[in-house]
Amino acid sequence: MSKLVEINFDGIIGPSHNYAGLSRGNIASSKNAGETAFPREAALQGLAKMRHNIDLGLTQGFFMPLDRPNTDWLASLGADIASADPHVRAAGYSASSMWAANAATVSPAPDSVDGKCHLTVANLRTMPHRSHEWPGTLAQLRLTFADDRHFAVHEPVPAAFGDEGAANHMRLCSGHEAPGLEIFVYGESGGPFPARQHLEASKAVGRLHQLDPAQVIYTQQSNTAIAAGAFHNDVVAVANGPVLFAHEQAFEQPDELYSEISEKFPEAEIVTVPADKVSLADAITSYLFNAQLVTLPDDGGMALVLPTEARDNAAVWRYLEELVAGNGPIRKLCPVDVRQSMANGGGPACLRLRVVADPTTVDDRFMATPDKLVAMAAVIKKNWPESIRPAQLRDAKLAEQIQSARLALLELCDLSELVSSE
Ligand code: SUG
Repeated sequence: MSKLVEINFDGIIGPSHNYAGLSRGNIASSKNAGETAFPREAALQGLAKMRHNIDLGLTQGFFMPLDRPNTDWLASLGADIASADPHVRAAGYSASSMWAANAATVSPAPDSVDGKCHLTVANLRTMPHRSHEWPGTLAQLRLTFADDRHFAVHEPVPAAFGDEGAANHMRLCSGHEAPGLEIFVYGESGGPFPARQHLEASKAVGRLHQLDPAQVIYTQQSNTAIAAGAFHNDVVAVANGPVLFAHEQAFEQPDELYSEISEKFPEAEIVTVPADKVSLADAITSYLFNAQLVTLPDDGGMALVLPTEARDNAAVWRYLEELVAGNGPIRKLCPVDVRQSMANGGGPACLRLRVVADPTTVDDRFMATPDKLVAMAAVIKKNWPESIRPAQLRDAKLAEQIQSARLALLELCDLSELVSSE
C-alpha cells in the first residue's frame, strides 16, 4: 500500500556560489552584484535548514550541485573560462541549480490520468546562466525518480516558451492521496523586467502531466508584482493543503482567480495579505511568501518556515505575529538563516522542490537523514571554497577546486552516475 507524503528536495548549494548579478528583475541579485560570496557558509546554511525541517518531522531529500564551471556549455559558445566575456564566464559558473523550486514542475499521482507522479524539467530559457541547468537536472531527476511504475519524468518544453518550474505552480488539496487543484501562474509583462513563465509552457506541462482540465487553473501573475521584483510567483504566494497564502497584489485578476478556486475547490482557505499592512516592496525584500508553508505532522497545524529577513522587517513581523495569533490555519513561524542564498534572491521555498510521493519509491541516495547531513557537512567544510569574488572566476585553480569539491560529495553519496552526466 503506497503512502504518499510531501518530500522536500533541497538543492545543495554548490561550491561555485557567487554574486555576479546575472538575474535582471531579481532585486537581490542586482544589488549584490560583485560582492564576495561564501560558498561554504552558504551550503552549511542549506544543510541546517534541511536539519531544521527534519526536526519538525518533515521528510527531506536533496539534489546534488551540477558540474560547474560548465565547460561544455562555454565550449559550445566557442569559449573557455579564460577567454569568455566576464558575464558569460559567470553564467558558466553559476550555482543556480540550488534553487530547486525551478528544477521542475511536479504533479502528484492522484492528479494524473495515468496515476503516476509527473515531473517536467524546467527549460529556464530566459536567463542565460540558468538555461544550461536542465540537462544536469534531468539526469538527476531520472535517477531520483527512476521507478517508472510511479513516476514519469519529462524533457523540458521547447525553448520557444519559457518555463521556470514549480516556482510558478501551486496545488490545493484536501490530503496527499486526494486529487488536487493545480494552479499555473504565468507572466505577461513585468515592465522593465522579463516575464519568465509563459502561458504556452504552463499549458504544455498541464497536458504532458495528463491533468483533468476541470482541476487546472491558468492565471496571470500581476504585472505590478513582476515589475516590483517578483520574478517568480513564489515570491508573492505560496500554497499548502487547502490554504493559499498570497499578497493582495500577487495576481493580475485576483477576484476572478479566487472565485474560480472556490468553484473548483470549495474547501480552499484563501489568506490574502493587504498592501496597507505589508507593501509589495516589503514582501519582496523580506521574502515572507517565499516560505515553506508546511503541515506539521504532530498536530496537523501549519507553519511558515521563512527567512530571518522576514523577522528583521518590523512591518512584516508585526503582521505575521498577528496572523498566527488569530484563528487562521497558519499557527507557527519558524525563521531560518539562508542569507547567502537570499542575497541572490533565493529564500527557503526557492531552495526546495516539493514532490508528493511514497519515499520508498524514491532512490534512497537522495533522501536525507541527520547522519547523512552530518557527513555532508564534513565534506563541505573540507572542500567548498570559503569565499569567491566574481573577479576570481578566471582562475583555473578555483575551477579545479570547485570540480573536485563536487566530486567529493558525489563520492560520499555514492552517486558516481552523476559525475559526467551533464
Ligand atoms: O533565478 N537567482 C535566482 C533565484 C531563484 C529563486 N527561485 C525561486 N523564486 N523559486 C534567479 O533569479 C542569481 C544569480 C546571480 O546573480 O549570480 C539567480 O540566478
